[in-house]
Amino acid sequence: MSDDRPRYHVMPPAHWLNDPNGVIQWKGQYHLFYQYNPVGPFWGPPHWGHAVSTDLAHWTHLPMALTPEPGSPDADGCWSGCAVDDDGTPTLVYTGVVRIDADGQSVYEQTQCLATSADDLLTWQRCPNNPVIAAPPPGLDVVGFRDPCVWREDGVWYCIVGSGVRDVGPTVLLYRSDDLITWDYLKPLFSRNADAHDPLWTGTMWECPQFFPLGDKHMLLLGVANDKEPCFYTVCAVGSYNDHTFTPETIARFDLGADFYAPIALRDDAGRILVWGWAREARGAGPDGAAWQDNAIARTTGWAGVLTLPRILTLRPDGLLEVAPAPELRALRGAHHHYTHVVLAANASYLLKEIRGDCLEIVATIEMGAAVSCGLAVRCSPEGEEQTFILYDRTEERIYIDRTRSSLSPDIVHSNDGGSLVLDASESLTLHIFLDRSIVEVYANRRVCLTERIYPLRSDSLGLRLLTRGGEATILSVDVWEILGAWAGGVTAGVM
Ligand code: DQQ
Repeated sequence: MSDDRPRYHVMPPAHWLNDPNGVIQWKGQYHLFYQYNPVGPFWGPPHWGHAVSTDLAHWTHLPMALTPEPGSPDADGCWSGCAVDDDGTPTLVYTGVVRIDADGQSVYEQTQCLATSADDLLTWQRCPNNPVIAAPPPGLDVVGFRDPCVWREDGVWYCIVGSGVRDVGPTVLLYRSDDLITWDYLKPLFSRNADAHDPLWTGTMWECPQFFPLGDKHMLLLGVANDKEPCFYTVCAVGSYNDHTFTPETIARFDLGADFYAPIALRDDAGRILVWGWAREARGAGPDGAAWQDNAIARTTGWAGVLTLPRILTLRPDGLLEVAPAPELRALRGAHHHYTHVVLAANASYLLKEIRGDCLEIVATIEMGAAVSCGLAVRCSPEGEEQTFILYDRTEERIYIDRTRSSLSPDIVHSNDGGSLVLDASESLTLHIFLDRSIVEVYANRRVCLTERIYPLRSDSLGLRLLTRGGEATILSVDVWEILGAWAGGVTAGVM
């Protein structure tokens, strides 16, 4: 039986994780918080877990940062939010929830709260004025009101809160404040009502909005939520921001896989924009992904949920978004294998015999030649009963992860997910892949990313293959590194 637990992605020692929260660089160290249920591997009243790193690659667990406080506005959960530096005082701005049970239904009353730390982020004290935003703007019938994202602009604090107006559409609401405590509602920063014919449906509400300058533009990252059925994808809008008005010029999927959600962004001390997301489990939930919040497999293994690796965003001079893994991740590289100039015949599959592994970093550059599609298969069993394909189809101009044969287990999501990637006629395909047991993150030509969860059953599903379909291709180079664990003292180290 294969061990699915990732070794170099951020996750708690045990139990449940969802959204990344409050990422901040403080005195040089990267602090990453996350939605955490310390009771078990299922969603429950969220606490804030906490991990710290000096290099973005190696992490140490720290004590829990926030615990729901009975009788307070976060009595039933400290939901998602952000961290800011308030002139030397680390401050968390988050959604507190109180559960109200009425007519056989539970509703979570959502307000925005503050907590500050006087000991370099180790312990947190709630603001006596909580909640600092006690209700949605009067007159708006909202389907949600959560996940504040705060920034400072010309000496004034601004905050957006994820929301959606009932029967109208998703929106982010913009506030201003001089002191983080008293907030005035300004207007919606952005709303979008996509109908069923829109090729990019953007939900009924937005969760975890992130707003930041990128090059000479601004980017708005949005978790697409649907109050009728789970949705779980992330979109990004890029546009101009003047006089507190955001005018998007493009809007697209941020990650073309099925498992990147609830983004959080950080501008670090070096001025880079780093983004993390939550990759939920796709196991034990049935082939359609239902029961993702609580299921027998998670209860057996004792853990659920993992954060993605930090990805760096830049806007290229031609306006295209560039996305690359943080270079610090190279510190995790172990044994290295290098191949050059492998010519693959049409419809060939070439096993890299020296490599057996489920924790790998792979960089492959492929000259597509006459091939219609080509790429790699990871976590291949010797006879191919299990394998996960990462392929580019030149005819369809589509990059995708095909996990229809990832696992012999019927109790996981078997899907083929991807999206558009248009290569110039002379452009080769470069796939940069991070495989960490049950999570695969793919960067294709530094333009798009795909994140997916996979669960091979067989302990010998460790092979790596190069593939081509429909014509000959040349693999110009392949570099493969075995990747080492990221946790000081091993995965179970740390204090919670
Ligand atoms: N998860 C949090 C919410 C957020 C959602 C609760 C997104 O604050 O909207 O755990 O996954």
